Amino acid sequence: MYTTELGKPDAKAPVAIGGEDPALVAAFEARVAADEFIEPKDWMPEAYRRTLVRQISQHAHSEIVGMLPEGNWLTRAPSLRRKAVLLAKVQDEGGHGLYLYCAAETLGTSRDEMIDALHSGKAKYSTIFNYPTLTWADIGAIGWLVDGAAIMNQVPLQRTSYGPYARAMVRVCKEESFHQRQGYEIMMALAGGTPDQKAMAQDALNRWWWPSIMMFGPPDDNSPNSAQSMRWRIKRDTNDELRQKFVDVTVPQAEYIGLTVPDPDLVWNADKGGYDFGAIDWEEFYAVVRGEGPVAKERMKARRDAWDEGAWVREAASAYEATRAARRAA
Ligand code: FAQ
Repeated sequence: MYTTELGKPDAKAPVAIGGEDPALVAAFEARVAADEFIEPKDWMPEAYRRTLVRQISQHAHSEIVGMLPEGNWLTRAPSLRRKAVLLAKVQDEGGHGLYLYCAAETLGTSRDEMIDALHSGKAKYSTIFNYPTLTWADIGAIGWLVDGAAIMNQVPLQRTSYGPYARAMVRVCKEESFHQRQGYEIMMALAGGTPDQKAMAQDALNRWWWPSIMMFGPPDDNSPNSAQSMRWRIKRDTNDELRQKFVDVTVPQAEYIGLTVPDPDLVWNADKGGYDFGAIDWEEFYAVVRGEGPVAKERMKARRDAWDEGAWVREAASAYEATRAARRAA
């Protein structure tokens, strides 16, 4: 369970830099302001390091937990082609988790510490993965909406100020782009299919729309980390800015395939050049963040079981590496 009182700064939130050599701080801030990448061996404020470990490790956990909703459909994909594509996508998500854990490790935190934090419930992962995948159309909706939202958030992260995180994002974004298209293509096939198939696609959109726009995080006026993260150029856009971009791009995609976004208040606003949309149920968002999502317990159980059942693989890999090292030494 998450005990953080969200919406208010807490002990983990970035703090004003204090007790650090002002010359080092000034040099660091100048480099960030000049859009230079900060690299693992460079000096950095402790609060910057902590913020990055928090965000990158949570991002990694999201990728790994995010394999579960789609993994559940690998045996039920409707054709061999769909199965092969989905398998490749789920494997990509595992890869993203690995690049991200590696990026976080360069900040001096171990993989074991991060995994412990996930399994003990101390670390967060994206709210979106606590919703169930009830039909095949949900797999289309995840690719289209969830990967679509992930791309919107991650393209700017290719220019985040920490070098290893930015570089990891380059490949991740290329792969997410394929994921988004495969999801949209599933939705397009269903929406253009029989009335039952179209209804299935619409139902998936109805259930995934609001959780997808919640993925971008709390509104800017209730986002305790945003101001500092923007100053340090960890985040390049605010939660609300990215959410708006996502809505603006996705609504025409829904219209193009004849589906209806489940928001009666959605209306084009010519003055702002974007859509106005209805009120987000933030109570639901915070409940899911607290670990009360519809399938949160199943997701954590699946992760812990996978870790326990995979112990023999980790032991075998370590034993193999020890043997190779001994052979090399001899
Ligand atoms: N879920 O002050 P802010 C994917 C927490 S990858 C849970 O605004 P921040 C690929 C937040 O951690 C999806 N918790 O925080 C894929 C903070 O609590 P803390 C993941 C959330 O960090 C697709 C508190 O609320 N992407 O989908 C959420 O400045 C398909 C206050 O929030 C990333 O992680 C949430 N949705 O902004 C895989 C991208 N939102 O930590 C498989 C990188 C907020 O202080 C299948 N991360 N919180 O205790 C980010 O860009 C940022 O961390 C945000 C949050 C934007 C997520």
